[in-house]
Amino acid sequence: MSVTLLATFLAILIFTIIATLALIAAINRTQHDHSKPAPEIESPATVPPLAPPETPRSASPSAATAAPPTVSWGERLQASLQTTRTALLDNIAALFTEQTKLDAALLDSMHETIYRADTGNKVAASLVNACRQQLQGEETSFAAVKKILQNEAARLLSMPTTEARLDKKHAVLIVGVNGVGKTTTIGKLAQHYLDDNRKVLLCAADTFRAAAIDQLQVWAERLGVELVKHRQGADPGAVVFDAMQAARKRDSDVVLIDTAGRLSNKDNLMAELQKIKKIANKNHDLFALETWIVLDATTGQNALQQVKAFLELVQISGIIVTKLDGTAKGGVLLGICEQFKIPVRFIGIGEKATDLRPFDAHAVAASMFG
Ligand SMILES: Nc1nc2c(ncn2[C@@H]2O[C@H](COP(=O)(O)OP(=O)(O)O)[C@@H](O)[C@H]2O)c(=O)[nH]1
Ligand SMILES: [Mg+2]
Repeated sequence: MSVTLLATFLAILIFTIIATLALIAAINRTQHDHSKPAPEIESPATVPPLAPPETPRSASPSAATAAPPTVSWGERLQASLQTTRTALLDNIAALFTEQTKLDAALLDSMHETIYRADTGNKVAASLVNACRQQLQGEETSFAAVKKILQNEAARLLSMPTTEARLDKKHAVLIVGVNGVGKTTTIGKLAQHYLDDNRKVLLCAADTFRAAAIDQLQVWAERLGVELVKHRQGADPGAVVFDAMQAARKRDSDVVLIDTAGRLSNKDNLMAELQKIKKIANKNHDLFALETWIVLDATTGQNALQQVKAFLELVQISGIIVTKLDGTAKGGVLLGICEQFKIPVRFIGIGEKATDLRPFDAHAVAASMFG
């Protein structure tokens, strides 16, 4: 009996000692952690204001709720295009009662509604014509009209693609006016290519503002990709030359070239872009050269004017539309595709690295009209 008691006493004693030691160790660990500076705090402290954080800042609740990790890209795309959808589809829905005769007056009202949603006149005409051809004079429902609109939108947005080129090594000249999102898009593109296991090199050829170089550097550091840069005011052609040399040497797969967008000085910009293109093209044996224009969806129809202006300066092989999140002017995507027949390569729906994806005509048509 006394042996059992002694054994129980010893067991309790040993357990108490182990528990106490574990508690002391845990307290020590916590104190130690607090004394170490958190690594995340150091890097954002050096971030210039234009550069978006990799993860949403807690001070920005809208950004934090915009992209919880469990939400799929499709759901986020749909949420981003919700305001555009309201401008297009909800306003059309309001024109219909349960069963409505699709007469000329109703078709005119539909045209007006679609046109006002930043699609442009030709797109409005195409969409309405599709409905006219299939349903004019018939008693119809909004559901039937919606289906036709979605199919026609998908047709307008679909473009013969040259995506195969992008499977090989390539360099992309990113052009566009100031503030549309070029530098941010380069960061997001870098993330896209990294996810595809491609080796990326960034080239800071917007040497006009020091902040632009810094902004690209922040992206390069965050994503762990190489950056070739010179000082502010340096010749952009020289930066591109060095970047292409570096890309050859380091066996990069994709070179993303940032440029200045001073459309106000057209002659200078044209000379600069032509020179950059020529230098980048010297490496065409290894890197196919693409030129993509970045457009800000919130500028609506003005985006089309920007494409026209740049087409006078340089050939364009692709379009990226950014800031589709929270704008009612997403209908401009339809106008861009209809007018220029240049493939939309990617769309951006936010400022984070993961907020860009290859353009999918059917997904966009479904988000607008589905
Ligand atoms: N909401 C939103 N903001 C964006 C998007 N892309 C870029 N931006 C923001 O647009 C602003 C201008 O971007 P920046 O890349 O500096 O434009 P750049 O002058 O053309 O290089 C920055 O505040 C970016 O964070 C996007 O897809 N959605
Ligand atoms: Mg920039």
